[in-house]
Amino acid sequence: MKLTGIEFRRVRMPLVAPFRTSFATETTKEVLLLRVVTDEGEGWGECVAMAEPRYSSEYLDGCADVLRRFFLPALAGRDVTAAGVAPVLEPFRGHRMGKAALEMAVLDAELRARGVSLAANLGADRERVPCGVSVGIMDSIPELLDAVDGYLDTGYQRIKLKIQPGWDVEPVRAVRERFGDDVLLQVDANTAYTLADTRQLAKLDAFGLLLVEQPLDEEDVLGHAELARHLETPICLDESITSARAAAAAIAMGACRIVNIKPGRVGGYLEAKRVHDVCAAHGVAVWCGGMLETGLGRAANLAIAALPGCTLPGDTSASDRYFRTDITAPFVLQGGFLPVPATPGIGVEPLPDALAEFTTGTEFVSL
Ligand code: OSB
Ligand code: MG
Repeated sequence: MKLTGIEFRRVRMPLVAPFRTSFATETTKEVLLLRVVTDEGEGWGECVAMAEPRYSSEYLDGCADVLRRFFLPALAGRDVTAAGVAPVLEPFRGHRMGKAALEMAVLDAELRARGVSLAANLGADRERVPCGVSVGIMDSIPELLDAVDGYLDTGYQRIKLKIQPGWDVEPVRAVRERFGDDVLLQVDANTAYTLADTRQLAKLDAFGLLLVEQPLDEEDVLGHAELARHLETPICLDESITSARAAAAAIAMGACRIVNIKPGRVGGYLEAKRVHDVCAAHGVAVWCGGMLETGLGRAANLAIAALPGCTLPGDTSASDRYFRTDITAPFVLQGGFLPVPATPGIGVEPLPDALAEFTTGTEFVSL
């Protein structure tokens, strides 16, 4: 397949409610979309980097720059396959979210041309997946309980509470007291703690949580192994898992019993599948995380969520959990499940009107 051009499209979508984590409060979702044009058809990619480098070192303008300056020239004029994108970009360090967006677009184009769905291509074995929801930090416990109540009413099968020092044991206790012990419940600290907080984190053991996600710094994998010796609650890593190799090392160190897979964070859907495979080989449960994606990224994430090793509900929530209007046909929760797209490529396309409504800028680069 020959790439003949690529469109960079910046999109800004209001979130239905502010989303507060230990690292930022988001009120709008800023997105970089890529549309690759090839001699065999087009494909869409979504870059999951945020506008500011707070979750990870990548950020949207940086991704656009590295794509324009280094990644596109490296691919221009070559015969490319999706599997060939990562090897061609391998000499450039890091920038995994930028690489993932480009690989996703090429993969979408290639699978569309071949008439194969991403889910089938990756080896997914389910037509629908159970969904969880990530609930931000709130100003008060009553406000949190109202939000959780709404999500449980809607049918979400698992609740994830964002935590940080000062907002951890009490919100978890309140949710357990109000909704009972049967609710699948987990927490995500986004690196907000240190080993000095071990006693505080151990208090969470009383609440039967599925897992505690990324309590310590991204680079402190050994610290997570130490922390794991003092917690009954399984540790799940998110930020620290940047590749299948990083996953294998974290597992060998005893740093995690569960892994959150985010394709953008590991450099693409093909590496995400390898993270899944490494974890499955070690009996480590995985689930598909999210980055507040539009319907494009969500469609592709559902293919990951449908892999056999994804034994826990993911952060693959319905469109209306994020946006009043999505840029694709909306994903609608059906009895706590979302359908896994089964048509060629990622299985969805932007709706022209919605896309136009939220677009703040486009640039076309001919190759
Ligand atoms: O840590 O999982 C995270 C959103 C943005 C950045 C990081 C994270 C999240 C979420 C929401 O928790 C996941 C989603 O619903 O897309
Ligand atoms: Mg997380």
